Amino acid sequence: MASNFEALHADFPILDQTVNDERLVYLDNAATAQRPNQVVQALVDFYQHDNANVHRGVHTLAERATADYEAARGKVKTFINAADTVEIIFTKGTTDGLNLIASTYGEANVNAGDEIVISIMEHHSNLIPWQQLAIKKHATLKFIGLTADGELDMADAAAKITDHTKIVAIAHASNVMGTVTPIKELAELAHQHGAVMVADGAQAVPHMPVDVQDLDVDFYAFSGHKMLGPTGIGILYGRKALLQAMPPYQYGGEMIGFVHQQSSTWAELPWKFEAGTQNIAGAIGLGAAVDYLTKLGMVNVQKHEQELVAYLLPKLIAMPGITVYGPQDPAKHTGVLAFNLENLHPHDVATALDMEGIAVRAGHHCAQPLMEALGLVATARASFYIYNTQADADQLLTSLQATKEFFNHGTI
Ligand code: C6P
Repeated sequence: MASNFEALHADFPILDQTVNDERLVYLDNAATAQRPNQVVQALVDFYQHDNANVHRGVHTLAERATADYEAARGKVKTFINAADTVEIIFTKGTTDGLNLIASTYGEANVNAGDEIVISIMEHHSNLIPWQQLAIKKHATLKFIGLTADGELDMADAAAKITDHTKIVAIAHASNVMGTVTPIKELAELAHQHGAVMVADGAQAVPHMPVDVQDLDVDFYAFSGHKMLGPTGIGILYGRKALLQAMPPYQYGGEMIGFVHQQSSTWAELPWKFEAGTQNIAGAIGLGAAVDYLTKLGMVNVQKHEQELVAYLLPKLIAMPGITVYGPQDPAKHTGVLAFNLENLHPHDVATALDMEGIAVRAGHHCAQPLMEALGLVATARASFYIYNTQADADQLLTSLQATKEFFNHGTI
């Protein structure tokens, strides 16, 4: 276990508390991560010293706020290795970014008879925008299936992506099973057929190095709040030539070039896609989160989580009466593990774990078609991040055993 990660706890005072008289073990990071002091302080500093609207004023505070906001954009550009800062658009989050693509690129480029290809394990945010676009445009929405091990079935991908496909949109990592998908290979397939590749990076960017140029994606969306940043801020990366050709998403202040009575022109990238007063503090907070993760090193972040999964996953799989969904190979995983205990509803499991101080999520995880494909209604889900330790994994194992025994299903 990378020992320097143990020291991170000091930066996350929220973790230093008891819940139901037990040490808090926060394993709901796929829903939202915690924020370190450094991010909270960046928000406080902005509001206490620099608060002003951006790109509008010539006064000192406005200039400082604008410089900080644009510096945050630059940090994100470096973090995901975009070719140009104008390819980084601030959004409200992954959902907003994916809706932006469907409403602009999708509206302009998808027509009757075309195909949009997604996978059966998509989060609803990377499903419904495409489903509704397909309905509106009389296009076909196709789903790539999974292998028995919960990986994306690449043979099925090769069969489903055709010359009629206009958009391929796939999660870089599943929010339910932690499966990492081969986005680079998918992008190659999509491009061979003249389609664009959209990646939902909500569960990937916080957990592994992501290089949008190397992946060769056309669009890549993610959220700040899952990577130590504030809520209400996210990023849409888009290839410059595509963004330039796309119509705006929303109309209003700041996104215009010139407005006449009967017509308007649009601002340059990226501001064409940032109508109205933006979440300025959120962007600056996200910049601080990027600084924090960059200092840790994303290779180390990924290694830390893989070590935890390598420790926990075989023990979970070996526990009688438990079913773990998704790849059994820790190397194919992020720190997200979905499971069910025999004869117990996952909500009861999550409530029982909460009594032991452990926060997990239970439900369909906004992935109902995946649940249907797995023949399930819901699962429990434990998701790990940089501040989680082997002691947290042990606490989960002990409490799951206690839960089984409490409900009288224990066999150990
Ligand atoms: N998944 C989860 O508990 P927003 O809400 O816009 O920040 O992110 C949406 C989203 C999109 N794609 C994936 C793969 C996601 O995991 C999420 C958010 C959370 O799994 C909340 S439902």
